[in-house]
Amino acid sequence: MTQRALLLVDLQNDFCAGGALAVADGDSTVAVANTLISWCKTRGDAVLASQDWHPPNHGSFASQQQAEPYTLGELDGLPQTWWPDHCVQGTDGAALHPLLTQSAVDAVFHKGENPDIDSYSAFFDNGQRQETALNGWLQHHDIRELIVMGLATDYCVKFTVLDALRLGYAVNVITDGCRGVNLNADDSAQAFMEMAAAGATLYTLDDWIETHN
Ligand code: VGL
Ligand code: ZN
Repeated sequence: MTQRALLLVDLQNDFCAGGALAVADGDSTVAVANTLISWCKTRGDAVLASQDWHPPNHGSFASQQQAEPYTLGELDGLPQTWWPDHCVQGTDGAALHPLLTQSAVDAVFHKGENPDIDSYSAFFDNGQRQETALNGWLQHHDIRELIVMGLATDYCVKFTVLDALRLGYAVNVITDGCRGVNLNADDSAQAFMEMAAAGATLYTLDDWIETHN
């Protein structure tokens, strides 16, 4: 059996109800996460979490660019959506959701700390210039298979999954554990199709549990 890890992407207050960049129904992913955490713990699978972790002057913030939130621009040569200020390091908005079983999380990986570039993937920044400690941690623990879910489907989940596939991991995405920003109505549906086309296997939570005893 290859070693496996559950990767919980950005289950943070700012992406949930009342948060700065709230994703519709984002909170409902926490119950899915907690079920998967118990399932993984029973089997000895690792439980990991990523956290969007921006300095207050992050360049992706519309407030830093005299731009309207959710419009498009360019940051350090890369296309960039301007976001409301969100997930500022050390704030309540950046904290993991209070109902998440955080005591079960074996390691947390921060991203988005460099103010000059955004970082949707939990592995690399958007220019693939720098990497987080996630790939090294997985290699160190001989983990080659991931179960991925979280927020937001069309940004951080998508780019995390695509990077994981490029790095050679087997990737399972739990679709009902994900919710999207959906600047366009079908962005999340498109994102799931891109992930599947790149080699990810999509499951609902029930399908995953039924097919993995
Ligand atoms: C995210 C937009 C900006 C995400 C993070 O976690 O999907 N989206 N920063
Ligand atoms: Zn962000």
